[in-house]
Amino acid sequence: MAKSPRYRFCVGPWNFSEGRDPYGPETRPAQSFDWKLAALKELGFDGMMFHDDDAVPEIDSKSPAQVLKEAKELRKRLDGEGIKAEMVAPRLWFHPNTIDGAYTSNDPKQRRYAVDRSKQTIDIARVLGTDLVVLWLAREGTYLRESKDGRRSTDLLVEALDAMLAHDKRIRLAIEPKPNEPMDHAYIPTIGHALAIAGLAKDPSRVGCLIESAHAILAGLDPADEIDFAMAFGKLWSLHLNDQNGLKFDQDKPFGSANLRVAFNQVRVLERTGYGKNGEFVCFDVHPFRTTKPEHALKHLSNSRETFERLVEKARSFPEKAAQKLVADRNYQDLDQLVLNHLMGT
Ligand code: XUL
Ligand code: MN
Repeated sequence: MAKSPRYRFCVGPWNFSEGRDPYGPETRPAQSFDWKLAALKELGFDGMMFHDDDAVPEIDSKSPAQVLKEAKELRKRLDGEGIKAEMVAPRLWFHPNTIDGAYTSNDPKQRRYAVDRSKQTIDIARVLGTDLVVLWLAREGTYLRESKDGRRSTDLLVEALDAMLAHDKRIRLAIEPKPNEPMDHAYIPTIGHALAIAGLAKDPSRVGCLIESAHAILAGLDPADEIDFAMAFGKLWSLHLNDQNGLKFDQDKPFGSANLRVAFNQVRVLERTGYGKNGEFVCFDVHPFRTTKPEHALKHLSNSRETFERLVEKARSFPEKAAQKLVADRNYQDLDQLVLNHLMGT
């Protein structure tokens, strides 16, 4: 396989998923955390991303002291294996308190739960040695427009960001936008929204974003353009590469699986803009197909990485001069074919 030494790769425990979907149960056995860590090492990945309850299972039933104790044990375990915790994210979409949203719930008690849990996530991140907290705002949105006031929800989101920033002066918040699922309409559907709300926070320099390919595609946007836009602000702090076949449920397909050219263009802008040079990771937020047999349960990860590495080679060997000549001549017809021929290897 081609080597791209500039990049560091990472994945989360949820990416070793078992095949459950809304219409049927698991198709593969659940694996322990130790098994997942060993698999990650075997794959040659460098980091692991965590939800707060990936780091400390059953977090809501444990005292703050117990949570920190378990986080410290995890840190030791990760250090021993030479694996970096890339980020920690509060899982604000499982608990009964977050049924009507978390930071934008209509119930003030539940909003408080969401902010307190997020502060605890920050404490866990500190123990795990990362300054990056990811916010996928899963239930911040509506099923029906009349149930919430969008202007008020924006203010509540800013309040929550400010409370997190004040809790720890070193932490950075990366908002991971997604336009829908589980909500009909999410409040922060795109990178433009994420960066705009960052500007309303008390310390905008510590609020950035994370782009997931599938989420951009679900918003009808080109992930490569989203990456370029975020990089123009110096705010792309993490990346979830995967793929998505149009406007369907969130598919989390292997990188490049649905549209190799869209994947190529993402890699091309990462190369052009120097993503990773400040230590940012390339994460694959991919899931195995439900049909995957247990003995093939890591292939979505190794395949995504292989595709990424090969596309890095394609980006580095792209006939830039010939392309620029065609651009100057406004000959986009042949530019189109140049790209296709390059991808097809002719
Ligand atoms: C959901 C999603 C999450 C986040 C982390 O679509 O991508 O797994 O990446 O909370
Ligand atoms: Mn993601």
